[in-house]
Amino acid sequence: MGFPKDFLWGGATAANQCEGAWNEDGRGPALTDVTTGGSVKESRQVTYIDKDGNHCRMVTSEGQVQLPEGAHFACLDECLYPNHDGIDFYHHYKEDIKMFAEMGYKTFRMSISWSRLYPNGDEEQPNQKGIEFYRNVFKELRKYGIEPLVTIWHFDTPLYLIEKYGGWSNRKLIEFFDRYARTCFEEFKGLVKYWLTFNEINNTIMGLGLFYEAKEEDYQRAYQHLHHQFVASAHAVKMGHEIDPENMIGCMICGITSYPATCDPKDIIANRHQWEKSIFYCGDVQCFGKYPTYAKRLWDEHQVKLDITEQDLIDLKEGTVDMYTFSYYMSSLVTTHEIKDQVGGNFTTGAKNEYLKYSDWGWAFDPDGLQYYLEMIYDRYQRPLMVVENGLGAFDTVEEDGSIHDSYRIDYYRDHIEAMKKAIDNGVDLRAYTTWGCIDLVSAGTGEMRKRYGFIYVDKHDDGTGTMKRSPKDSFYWYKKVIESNGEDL
Ligand code: P53
Repeated sequence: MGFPKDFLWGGATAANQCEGAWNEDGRGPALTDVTTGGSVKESRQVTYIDKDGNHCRMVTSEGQVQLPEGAHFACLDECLYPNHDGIDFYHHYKEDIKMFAEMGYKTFRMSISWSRLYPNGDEEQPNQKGIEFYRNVFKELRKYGIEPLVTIWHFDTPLYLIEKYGGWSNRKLIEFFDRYARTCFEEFKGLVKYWLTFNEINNTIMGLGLFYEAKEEDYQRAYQHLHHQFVASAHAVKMGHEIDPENMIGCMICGITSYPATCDPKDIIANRHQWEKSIFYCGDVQCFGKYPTYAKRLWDEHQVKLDITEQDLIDLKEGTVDMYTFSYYMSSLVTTHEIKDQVGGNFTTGAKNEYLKYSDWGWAFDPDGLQYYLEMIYDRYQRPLMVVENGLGAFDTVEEDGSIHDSYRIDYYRDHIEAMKKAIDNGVDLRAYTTWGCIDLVSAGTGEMRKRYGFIYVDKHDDGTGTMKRSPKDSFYWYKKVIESNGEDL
């Protein structure tokens, strides 16, 4: 059987990681603009100035940013902020889209920077220059017959909303997001029909107690933050359908397939609970429009008491998504036993799986896990799926003649495409595949450039140097062939 004939092949990016132009044409700062670079060993840090004028840094994540009394976010002279310039997609988009078209892309996933449309986030009227930029990008894509797939929120809440309102744990954020989402649907009507509300919405709870030590109040804040995002997402779905019935709007989940590390029934249950907390919790609310039964257990474990209004419950019901989309990079192991061989990577933890190989950043290479995830999720939700991120972050070497032989990346993709094909043959309704960082960009987790994902190399480096010149890697020509043959010639 193989891939359906109208399958949407393409690539994926996010505004904060590629656009650059962080303070041009009226754009306001986002959290990523006060976040330093890091590495697999050293976490990225958010910088601020405390009430006594001291330069300070904190390790944090979107869900947990809390400034001390009297402090304010700031860029410090002694730090580098890789997202400020990204790969300067803002000024290179025509050239980049031309290269995507050359590969034969049917779709291109990108996100809109909230603070480009609403610099502080709480304005009444949007920034026209921001609207104009995205309109130009969408038109450029359409010129080549490339369908935009647009994420409304990809980790970039305007910084002002975090500083002034405390971010998503404040209910006010729903209102600001509603206004922003309405602007997107109205202004880009007719240009965009595929939308995703919140990128990897589950990250907020997935990492708690796993990648970060978490206190009870962190759980309270994270679950409330998520609840507000669920309601905002539901509003966006409903509004998006009213504005244009053609719109297909999806959730976006960070998909990690977890397995029990042993056949001890205690591990089997622990693994099931891991799926509930990390994966199903968000998908269930966004697809079924209500909290699942096990939610009570998750909340009770940490004495979480949520502020949920009657109207919220109605809104969740009325704003269920049309499709389920997810990222897939790796699998993980869950165990109640002592771990001897620990995975040490960025955002990876737990026991090492002896059957799998790991990337230089500690991410497990597991195409079977993608097939497993696709079949499991399709069975649960029975609605169209899209794999909107998948890829290998790796060191690339530029040869003297400028070529880049990334056979490791081709191998990674080949196996994952085979896995998708198996799931499709088993009945899964998969509509799209957009590989992550189809053009090299700033890593979200580490802020590095050298963790490269692209089919297109970008001459930019971790110390901020580079010409920003684009060049195709071997995988560029390979992927072109894959698309041409609709996934047959691998
Ligand atoms: P980077 C952690 C685990 C899985 C996916 O990640 C993740 C993260 C956060 O780093 O994020 C997604 O750049 C995310 C993208 C991100 C991509 O995966 O850390 O949606 O923004 O760039 C890859 O290698």
